[in-house]
Amino acid sequence: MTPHTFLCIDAHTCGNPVRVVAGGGPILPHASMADRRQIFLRDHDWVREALMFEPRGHDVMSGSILYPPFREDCELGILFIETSGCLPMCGHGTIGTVTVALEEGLVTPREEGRLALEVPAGRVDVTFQRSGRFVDEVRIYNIASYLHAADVSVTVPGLGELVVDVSYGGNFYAIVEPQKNFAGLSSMSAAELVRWSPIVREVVEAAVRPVHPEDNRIRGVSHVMWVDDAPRNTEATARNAVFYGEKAIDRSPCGTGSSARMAQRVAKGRLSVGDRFVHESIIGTMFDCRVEAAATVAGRPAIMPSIGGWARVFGQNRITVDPRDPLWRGFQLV
Ligand code: PYC
Repeated sequence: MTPHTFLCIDAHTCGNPVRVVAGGGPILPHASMADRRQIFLRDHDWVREALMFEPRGHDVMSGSILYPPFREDCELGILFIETSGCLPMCGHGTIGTVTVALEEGLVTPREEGRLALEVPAGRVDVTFQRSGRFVDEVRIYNIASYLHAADVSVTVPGLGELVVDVSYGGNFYAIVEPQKNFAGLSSMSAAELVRWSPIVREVVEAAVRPVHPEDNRIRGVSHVMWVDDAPRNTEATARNAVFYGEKAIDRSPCGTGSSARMAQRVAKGRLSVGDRFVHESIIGTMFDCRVEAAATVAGRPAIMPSIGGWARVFGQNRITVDPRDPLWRGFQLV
C-alpha cells in the first residue's frame, strides 16, 4: 500500500461527530448503496478503521463517504462509517452530512430547500433551511419504522430482569424504559451505561435476533437506547442515551433511535400520527421529531417519522494514512 490521503470535513450534529469524506474514498461499482455497503465492508473496511479508530478518530467517531447515487430519483449517495461498522442509516450522520455537503458546495440541489438521498436503508428525503451560506436546520424524512418485538423479558447478569422493546428506525434498538432494575437516566452515569449496554445488547440479541422483513441484510440489535420521560429542557417530550459500537454514547438525540422510539410509542398507543416528539440527548441537545404518517413494513403497522436537527462544521481535515505508521489501520481500547 502507498500513502493514501483523504479530504475530510469535520462537523458535529448536536454534539455527535460527523467526519465527511469528500475526497479519497474508494471507488465503488455502479450499484445501489445497499450493495455498495456490502462491497465496502468486504474490500475496503480498512478505510473506516483508519479514519474512525484512534489515533485519527476515537471511540465515538462517526462519519460518511459521499457517492453519486445509483437511484435516478436521488441526488446524493451516502455510505455511513463509524467505529461499529457501516450502519444502514444514521440520523445524526445524515443531518451532519447534508449540512457539510451544502455549506461546502459539494452538492447542488435540484430544488432549493430539498434533497433526495440514497442510503443503504433506502431513499431518505430531506428539507433544509439556509441563512446565507450556512444551513440552519435539516429535516430528515426517515424510512418506515416499526416496533419489532414488544415486552421482551431478559435476564442481565449482574443487573437482573429487564423488560425491553425492540424497535426499528434504520437500525434495531433495544429500548429500556424505567422499571425495577433501571430507575431512569438520572440513576446511571455515562460510565455505567457503557458498562451495562453491551451485556443488554447481547442478551436481547440472543432473545430476539431481529431481521428486517424486507431486507435480510439488515439484522441484529446494534444499539441500546435507555430512556425516560424526565427531560431537562421544558420543550422536550422525553430523553434518551443511545449506546453503539463498543464504548460510544450518542451525544445527539439519535435520529434512527428517535424514529424507533416514536414507532414504539405509536404501537403502544402513547403517540399518534401528526404528533410532535422532542427528543433530548444525554448532553441536553434536542431533535424536533414528528410522526408524519402511518405505514406498513411487510404487513406490520409502521410509521413514517421525521427528525429535525442542526449541525456545525468546524474543520477541514486532510488525513494521510501512511503504511510506514505501525498504527495505520487504527486501534480501539476495549
Ligand atoms: O443518529 O441515527 C443516529 C445514530 C446512530 C448511531 C449514532 N447516531
